[in-house]
Amino acid sequence: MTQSATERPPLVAVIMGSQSDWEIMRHAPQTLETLGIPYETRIVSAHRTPERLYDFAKTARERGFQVVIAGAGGAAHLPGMTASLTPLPVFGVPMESRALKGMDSLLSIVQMPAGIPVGALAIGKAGAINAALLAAAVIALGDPDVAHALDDWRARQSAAVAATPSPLEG
Ligand code: RP5
Repeated sequence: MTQSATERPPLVAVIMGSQSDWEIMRHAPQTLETLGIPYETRIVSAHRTPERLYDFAKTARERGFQVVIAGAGGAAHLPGMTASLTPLPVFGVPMESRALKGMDSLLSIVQMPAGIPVGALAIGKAGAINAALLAAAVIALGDPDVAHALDDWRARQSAAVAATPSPLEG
């Protein structure tokens, strides 16, 4: 488990099914760090560590988390199972699996039956970054500092887009 550098208690839990998800999922905590949002990261597998999942999800709200970001690949039960055990908003990030290029992960995460919602993001890095930005947007509703940080982030992103294409870049 890693925690953001800030002293404040973590508001976002970034969980993932395996160490092998970290290369992509690290973009979520990286984005939260940029926005000054305290987070915690953990490996929690719905299949391999079901008791860890249960303990984590059942205590997530009382521990002060406001949002859970869950990355998983293949038969990606982690976001859905987490959402079944906590009332917190859960954003699922499908990993790009080797066998099916992440289509399995995407469909497992997105196709929740009515009653237990999971916010499904894009496959891979874009999904990890956008999950963090969505988490920030949720937290920003009640936190003016995060709202300002998110506004600044979006303004910087817009300012970084050139008006015309450079013929020198691919
Ligand atoms: C899922 O199985 C994980 O989220 C990961 O994406 C996938 C493969 O895990 P490893 O076999 O690489 O540990 O539970």
